[in-house]
Amino acid sequence: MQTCPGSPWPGVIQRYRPFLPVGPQTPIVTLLEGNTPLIPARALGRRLGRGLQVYFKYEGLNPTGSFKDRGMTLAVSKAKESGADAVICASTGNTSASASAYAAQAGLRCVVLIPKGGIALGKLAQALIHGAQVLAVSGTFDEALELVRQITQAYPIALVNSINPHRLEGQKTAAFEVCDALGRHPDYHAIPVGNAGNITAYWRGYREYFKEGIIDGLPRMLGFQAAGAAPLVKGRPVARPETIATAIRIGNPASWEGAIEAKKASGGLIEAVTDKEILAAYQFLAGQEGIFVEPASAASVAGVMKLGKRGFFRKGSVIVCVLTGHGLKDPDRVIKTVRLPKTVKPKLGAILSEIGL
Ligand code: AN7
Repeated sequence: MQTCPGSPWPGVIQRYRPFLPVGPQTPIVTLLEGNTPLIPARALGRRLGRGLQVYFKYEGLNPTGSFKDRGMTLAVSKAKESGADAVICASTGNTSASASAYAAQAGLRCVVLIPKGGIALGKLAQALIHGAQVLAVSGTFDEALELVRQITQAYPIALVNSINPHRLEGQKTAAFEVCDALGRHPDYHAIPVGNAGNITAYWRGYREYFKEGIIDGLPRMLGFQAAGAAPLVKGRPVARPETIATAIRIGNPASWEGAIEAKKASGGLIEAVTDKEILAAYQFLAGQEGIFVEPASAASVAGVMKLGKRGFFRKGSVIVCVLTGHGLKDPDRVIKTVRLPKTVKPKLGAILSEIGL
C-alpha cells in the first residue's frame, strides 16, 4: 500500500505497525483511517469551569464516519491474509458500514446481520451501497451477534465483530493518537459503551504506551451507557434494551470483562445517562461546539456534564471525550429533534419579515 505524495498519513496499521500483529506478508487493506483531530472543547470547558481542559477525539471523521474503521482495517487485512473470501458481522450499524467498505476494497464478500428497524438510515445506506448482503433480523443486536458466532464457528467466513481480537488491536491506536497529540496522557477518558470493545481497546492502548514509557501515567476510564441499555451499570444483561442512541442499544456486551477491568484498574467508573441527557448533549455539541455527532457519541459528553455538575473532576485536569460517530449517520434523529424549515413565498418582503430585517 502506497501513500499519496503530499499526504503523509499512511493509515493506522502503517503508522503504528510495531504495536500491531502484522508482518511483511500481511496485505494492508486501508482507507487511510485514523489521524482524527483532537478538538479543544471550548464551550464544554467553559461550562465545566474549574480550569478543566477538555478535548474531543472526533472519530466521526474516519473514512466511514466512525471509530470502527481503526479496527476494521486490521480485521479485514488479517482476514485477507488468512485467505478468507467472505466476512460477516452483526451490527447496530457502524460496524456494518465499516465492514462493507473495507470488504469492498479488499474484494471480499460481506454479510451483515442488523436488528430489524434498529439501525440509523445513514448506516443502512452505507452497507447497501458498498454491496454487502444485509439481513434484517427480527430480534435484538445480541441475538444477531449470537447467530454470527454460531455461523463463524461452523463455516469458513471471517467474523469481524469486536470479538475478533484484531478489531481491538486496531482500535487501540486511538489512544496512541490522543497521547501523541497531547504530548501526555489525559487524566480522564470519557467514552460511550455499547458492546464494550472500544473502552477495552483504549485502555489497552494507554497501558501499552505506559509500558513503553511514552506516557508517565494513565487516565481514569469513564464509560457511559444509555439508561435503557445499561447492563454494565446494572450488573446483569438487559433482555430488551431501549434507547434513541441505537448504536449502543446492546443488552449483553461481548467485552463485558474488558470494560469492568478498564474501570477497576484505572479507578474509573461506568454510569448510565438518560436519553434526555444524551439529546441535550447532542444539541449542545452541534449548537455550541459546531460538532455534529450521532446520539450514541453524545453519551460521553452527557456523562462528563453530569459528573461536572457534581464536582467530580480535579481542578485543572485534562479530559478527553471520544465522539465515536458522525451526525450524518442518523438524519432521522435531527428531524425528530429540531424545528423544521418554514415554507415562505418567493417574495423579498416575506423573507425579510421572517428574518427580521
Ligand atoms: C457511534 O456498530 O456495536 O462499546 O455494531 O457505533 O465498542 O460497542 C457500535 C457501537 C459507540 C459503542 N458509539 O462502542 C456496531 C456497534 C458508536 C457506535 C459505540 C458504537 P462499543
